[in-house]
Amino acid sequence: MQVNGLRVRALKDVETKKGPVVYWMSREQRLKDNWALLHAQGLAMERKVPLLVVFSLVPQFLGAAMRQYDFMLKGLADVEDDLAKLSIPFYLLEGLPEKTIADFSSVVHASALVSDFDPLRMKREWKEKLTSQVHIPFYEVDAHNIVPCWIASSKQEYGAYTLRPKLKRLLPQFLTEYPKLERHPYKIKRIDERIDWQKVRTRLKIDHSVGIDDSLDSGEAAAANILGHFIANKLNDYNLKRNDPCLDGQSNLSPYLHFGQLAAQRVALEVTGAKVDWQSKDAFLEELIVRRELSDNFCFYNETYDRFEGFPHWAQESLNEHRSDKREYTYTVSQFEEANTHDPLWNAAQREMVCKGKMHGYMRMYWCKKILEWTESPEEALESAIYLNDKYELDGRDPNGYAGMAWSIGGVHDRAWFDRKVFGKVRYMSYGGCQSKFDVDEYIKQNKV
Ligand code: FAD
Ligand code: FO1
Repeated sequence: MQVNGLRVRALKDVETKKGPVVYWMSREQRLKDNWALLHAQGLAMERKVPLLVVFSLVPQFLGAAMRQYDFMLKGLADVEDDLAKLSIPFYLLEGLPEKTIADFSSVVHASALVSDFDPLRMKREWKEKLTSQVHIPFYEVDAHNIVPCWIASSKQEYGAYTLRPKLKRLLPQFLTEYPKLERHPYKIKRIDERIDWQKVRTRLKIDHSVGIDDSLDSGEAAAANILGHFIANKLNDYNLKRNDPCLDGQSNLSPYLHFGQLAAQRVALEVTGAKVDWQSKDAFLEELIVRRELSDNFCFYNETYDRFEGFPHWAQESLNEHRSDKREYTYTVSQFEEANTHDPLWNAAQREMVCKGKMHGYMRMYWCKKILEWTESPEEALESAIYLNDKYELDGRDPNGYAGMAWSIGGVHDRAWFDRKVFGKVRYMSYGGCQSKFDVDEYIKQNKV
């Protein structure tokens, strides 16, 4: 398996022994185009040992509700089926990884443990605890970013304009085709029956009130279909339509990218090869590669990615100067949650997110900036935005979200603008500004109660 070694970091490097290789799947919930799984198979082939894939299901995850868990579990059931066809057993463990993965690795006498990269705090804590529990080589593979996060840059980048040239220079080395995962020749005696996915759902202690969207297919096959449809029918007009929330001009790939059911690298390979208007291709790849990988860079190098302290100093100072400005309106998080503000446009965006599980990208900026404008403090605004975003968005609980909300409220990856009430030098957005961009009444109509 030729996996570029620069994608792999050893979290623990000790003498190994005989035994199967374990891939602890977490962020990349797919069989195809998965560098972490390919690296694990490479190790297992070298050692002529079985390859086992394991997923540790935690009872709560950053405010995720049944909506998100149901989408994820449907995708994981497909992974179990697809891996079985390649004689690679898939195990679903329930509980915190520092216990489940450590126990599993010792029960099966694993000779190596491979994980997939994720900059989120909770994931890094899981790995830190696990590193002290396992006594075998423990690797982390960046299977999410096209250019591995720690290769693209060794520090937090100011914005897209500083990361873009670094990515552009490295893309030819990393934007490559994937090898295929092979049928695994070394088998382990299967010790338990297939997973009862319905029973698994009953053991989850999560909010069941956030509706499940049955219309939305989940899993690798569904993701590939949406990608194919986007390239064939929507990519050509992406530059024209992507900022109009009344049109369905975006790809709708974010839930599949978030749950790792689709590799951004696969999307980039397919889009690069498409015969479409070059401005649309460039605009889409700028979002998919530069903006998305900038979010991982932000969360990886900024420990306070979800706090006021994570904002640039100019923004912190400026927001501090305006702390005591009178807010024209103030709302509690439940008034926001019930879309109960004076602004029909804002309420429509909130309803879109609650009902469809995905708010249009343009509206997310307006939605989040108004929470800053109508909340007593920037800290409380960020907290409310994260709470709502991560409870209702299918693609929530993601570095893209923390970077997007920090951009909206704290000027992360943005520059200073003219000083104004409440916002200070953080970029402002207005109802009137939206009216000049798209048909506000039409969007409100599309998302009425
Ligand atoms: P497309 O326009 O088709 O873009 C394709 C892909 O490019 C996206 O799936 C995403 O991976 C990437 N991308 C696009 N725009 C951005 C961006 N601004 N920043 C980073 N990557 C981007 N994205 C999430 O994945 N999860 C979130 O929870 C989330 N919350 C956000 C909150 C706020 C306040 C803001 C301003 C943005 C947020 N975003 C979030 C980023 C962006 O809005 C979504 O990624 C995008 O709307 C997803 O829809 P799409 O896949 O159809 O987008
Ligand atoms: N990752 C896991 O390893 N185990 C889980 O049980 C789990 C639940 C989960 C629920 C909602 C959600 O949005 C993400 C969830 N993740 C889980 C993490 C996910 O795989 C992604 O790695 C991160 O959220 C993105 O960085």
